Amino acid sequence: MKSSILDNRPQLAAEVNKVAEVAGYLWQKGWAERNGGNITVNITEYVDDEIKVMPAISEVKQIGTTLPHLKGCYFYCKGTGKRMRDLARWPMDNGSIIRILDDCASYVIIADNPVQPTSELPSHLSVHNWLIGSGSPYKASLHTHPIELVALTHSKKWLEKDAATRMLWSMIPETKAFCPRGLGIIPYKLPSSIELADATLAELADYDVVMWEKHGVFAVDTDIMSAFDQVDVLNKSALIYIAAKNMGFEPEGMTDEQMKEMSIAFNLPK
Ligand code: 2HA
Ligand code: ZN
Repeated sequence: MKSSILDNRPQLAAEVNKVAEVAGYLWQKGWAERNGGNITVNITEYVDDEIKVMPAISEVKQIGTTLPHLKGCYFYCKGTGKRMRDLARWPMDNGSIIRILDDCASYVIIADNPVQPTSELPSHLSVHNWLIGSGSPYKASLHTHPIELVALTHSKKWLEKDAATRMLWSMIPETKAFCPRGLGIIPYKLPSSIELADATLAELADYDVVMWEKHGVFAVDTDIMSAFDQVDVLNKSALIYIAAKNMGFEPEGMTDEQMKEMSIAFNLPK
């Protein structure tokens, strides 16, 4: 079998295998049609001396922006145009590992194949740059199209600040416990645009999961499984809301008292 950067590197392999597992969930949930969604993971902590001297297998490519905190960092990135359902089985054929060069403005692919990273690389890397700069332990970012959460954004009612957050938290106690910063909302902007990237960065100061109106979510967490979990619990709440509406009534939701009790019991920020 062809050798891989993951051979004899169990920690690095575990991180990439988590990405593959999550990619499978995204497909199964119907959140990743065609090439929908992106994943990037900062894997610098698993990089050894041998990886540091691995030759580039691509030309030097420009990021399109300068990101000073990313000097010498390494990322696993889903490939542009690749399918999550393929990545689930073959993560190193549908994604690649890149090294950020010393100018902090360009990168090379180092393994396993010259798979061009996601079209959203500038925005993903801007987020990682900001996470490092703000001392965050978060290493993974996820963009996906969760059906019911996206559907909510087709109504003005749920685009008001924290309206969706309050409703989603009130559907089942776990949602507030496991997505304690709620769901940030970003008004519609062109996919892949600088405006969308800038708005995402601003909103991540207050939320771990942000919604791009009529498009999808962007989530960050310590690893890709945890980022997925936050989106999953929010979408579960949206499903409970819809189930109640389908039964012909507006769900009551937990009371403010019950929500406050949860915040105290779980020591939650909001
Ligand atoms: O990469 O979902 O918004 C595919 C997307 C971009
Ligand atoms: Zn998208």
